[in-house]
Amino acid sequence: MTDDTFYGSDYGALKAFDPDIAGVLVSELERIRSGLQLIASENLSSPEVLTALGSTLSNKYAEGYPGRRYYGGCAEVDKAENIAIERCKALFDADHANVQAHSGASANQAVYGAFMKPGETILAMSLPHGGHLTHGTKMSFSGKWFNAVHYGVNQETEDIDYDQVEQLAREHRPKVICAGGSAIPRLIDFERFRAIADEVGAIFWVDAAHFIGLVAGKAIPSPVPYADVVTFTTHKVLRGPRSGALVCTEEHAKALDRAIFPMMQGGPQMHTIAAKAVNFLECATPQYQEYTRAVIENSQALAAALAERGIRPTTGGTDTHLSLLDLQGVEVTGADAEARADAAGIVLNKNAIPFDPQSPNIASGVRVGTPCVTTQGMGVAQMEIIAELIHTAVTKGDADPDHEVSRAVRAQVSELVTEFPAYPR
Ligand code: DSN
Repeated sequence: MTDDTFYGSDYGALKAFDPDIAGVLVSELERIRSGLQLIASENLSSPEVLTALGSTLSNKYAEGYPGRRYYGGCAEVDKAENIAIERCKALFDADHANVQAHSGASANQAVYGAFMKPGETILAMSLPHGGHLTHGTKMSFSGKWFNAVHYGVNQETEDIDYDQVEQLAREHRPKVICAGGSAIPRLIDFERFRAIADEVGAIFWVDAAHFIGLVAGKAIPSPVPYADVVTFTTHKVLRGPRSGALVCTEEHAKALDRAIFPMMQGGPQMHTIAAKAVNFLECATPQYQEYTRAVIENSQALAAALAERGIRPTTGGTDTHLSLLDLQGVEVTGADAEARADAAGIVLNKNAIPFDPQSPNIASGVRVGTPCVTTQGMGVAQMEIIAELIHTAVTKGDADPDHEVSRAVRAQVSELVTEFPAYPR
């Protein structure tokens, strides 16, 4: 038995004890390796991050914060959390960081917990226009317990309608104004949001889950100088473990810390916090900055190549890692496109487009992102090939993996991922 049995994962032992789950680990890795992963919110985190995740830090209860825990034996995990906090603050040039959120949704809950009482008003982007469940949708705690008012995009530009944000803020005087979401291809004007929030005396919250990695890599402007609080996930472009975090101004540090623990969460996941620390170190390197620039370059190339083939990116393109594609021009629904692409080894997701005539389960669009394929080393030349493969699969393919188009596209996907492997052997 080697040391990595204790601080990493021992696949051999797992396979001997539980072949069912060991088999899933193998086949999931094979799934990742054999297809094109274009889900905009996914990435391939490093073996170093995965090692921290699979460590004995998972065993430790550490409710509280470093130096102020409700359990003994926390000296080592305190070190991990302090390192993660300091790295996170440095990476985003922030006054304060809380790295305990279990997910983006938990970090968002803390914003409600810190600043709002049930029934108070939040102004945020509507889900069908690119927002997020936790931004006041009726199915979520945020829409059930708070009064959510939603802005959307301008019908012509398909970008955020800032005049509408301003008008709704003046009308409803929200406690919190939120910018950010899960299907916004363009940069957000944080300065304009800040000015609107200041005018009505609202807290300005940026949910940067999708684009925080691009901020970390200095590929796009940061919301940190403008926002009271910035929440994010750590597993998207950022490429860390599946989790969340937030940064905020000193003024709100105490309220947000208390909202994470003890208000919303119990014991922090110390293995994940250690993995976040590893990830923040990775993000501070020139290689990561280069990666984030390549993610955007690839995303723009992919959107342009799809546009040439009649698959229209909303807003006419993208400034980020994702584009939202309107399939009405090729007369295919988002649901059909997702199923056809999947059968051809291309993983993407159906997505509502603004003013979508279809229900969200069918949708008129798909969302594609380049974090994974860029991690695999693909560049602009490969985006042209991927656009052709998507177009073929979506317009001529079938949900049946045995269909001749599915087979033909899968063969080309296979060539591409052999040249640019995920997790090279
Ligand atoms: N589910 C995430 C996404 O795919 O964008 C957002 O939470």
